[in-house]
Amino acid sequence: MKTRAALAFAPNKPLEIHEVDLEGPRAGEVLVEIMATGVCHTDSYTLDGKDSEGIFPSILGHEGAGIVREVGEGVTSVKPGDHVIPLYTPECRQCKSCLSQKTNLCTSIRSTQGQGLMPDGTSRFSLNGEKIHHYMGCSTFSNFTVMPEIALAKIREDAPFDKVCYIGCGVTTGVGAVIFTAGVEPGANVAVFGLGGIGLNVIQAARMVGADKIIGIDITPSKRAHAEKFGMTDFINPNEIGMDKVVEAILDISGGGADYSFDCTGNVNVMRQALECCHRGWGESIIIGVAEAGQEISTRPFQLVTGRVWKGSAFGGARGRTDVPKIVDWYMDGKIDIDSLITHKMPLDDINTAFDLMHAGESIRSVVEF
Ligand code: NAD
Ligand code: AHE
Ligand code: ZN
Repeated sequence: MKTRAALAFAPNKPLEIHEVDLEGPRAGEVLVEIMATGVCHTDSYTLDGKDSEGIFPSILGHEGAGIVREVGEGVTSVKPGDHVIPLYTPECRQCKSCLSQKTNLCTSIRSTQGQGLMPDGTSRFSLNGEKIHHYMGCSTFSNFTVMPEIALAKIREDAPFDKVCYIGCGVTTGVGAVIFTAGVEPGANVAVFGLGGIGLNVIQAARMVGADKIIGIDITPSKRAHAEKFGMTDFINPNEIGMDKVVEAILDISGGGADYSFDCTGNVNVMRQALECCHRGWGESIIIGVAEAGQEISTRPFQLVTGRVWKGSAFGGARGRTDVPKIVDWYMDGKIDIDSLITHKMPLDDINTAFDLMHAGESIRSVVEF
């Protein structure tokens, strides 16, 4: 079949809209009509050539929601008409990682996914006979895509696609990092670096679990009002107080250091501040931000010797097929706010505007509707 999609032909070039060829689902695969997709900073990071796994030409996008249109041989967990959220972190429930119950990082198809291919090592997308790569196993910047069955979360049918697509990455990443990865407890003091599409979800989850101080740090002043609405109690702009004063300011506000901190910037210097603002003896810093290829983190080992903990979180530690439908319920029950984080909507033809708005710091999330 043919499908309209935004193609990334080369790093740092705008996406181009084309009618591409899409092969139908093979065994264990599912054809999904994408109804809406968010644009995450990770799409921009890959398009900007910063991703060591970035492959071109490809169809980016990993934050979608849609409807199952056809299933391949052997597919049993979804059927045509089901509403689904594609998962860049699948949940096969059979691999060593899934069975361990210690991680959400299912390993069953990670290697082909990183090569921009389906689990059988081939691509379903092509243009004029040339192979086009998949991205993060999702390629939601296409009106139709083919997904492995294990990478689809079945969701309730009354959930609006233009909102719950954001649960495909940003909402689950931020909310999950607080609940699943850190396990923030009531009364904890929390510091959140980067108040964008991920950081604001960390803030709303910190408020939801009853955190005390919720300190937000961002270099873009306009993010302050959004963060206050979501529960931030204190704001620090490093450009106003000086980068070298940020840690000290957090220690002051929190009375000795954050119990939990979260990096939602992808900047390795910020990651160091996020660790070092943690409370001596127990403070935990969770790295969510994705750093450019070749970047490394550093700190004095003494920071760890004296009890601070460095952790990372992918997709919020959520097990997609199990947890995503629950997060959709939280949204539908009014426990989490998604609507006010979606600041812009556009058709696929205007998708490059979403990247411009993100870079200008003008959007929280842009959603493309097909
Ligand atoms: P975003 O562009 O919406 O937000 C980033 C925010 O960081 C902006 O508000 C920006 O002003 C702020 N910022 C930038 N530099 C800063 C600095 N030096 N100090 C303080 N604030 C600074 O991006 P997003 O969609 O929220 O994504 C945030 C990061 O999380 C990205 O690196 C993205 O790739 C990553 N991410 C990781 C996962 C995961 O599973 N680990 C999932 C989604 C996104
Ligand atoms: N490809 C990069 C790593 C990118 C990365 O860390 N991705 C996150 C999700 S970001 C979503 O917006 C993730 O899930 N990581 C775990 C994984 O298995 O990819 C690189 O450095 O090569
Ligand atoms: Zn993302």
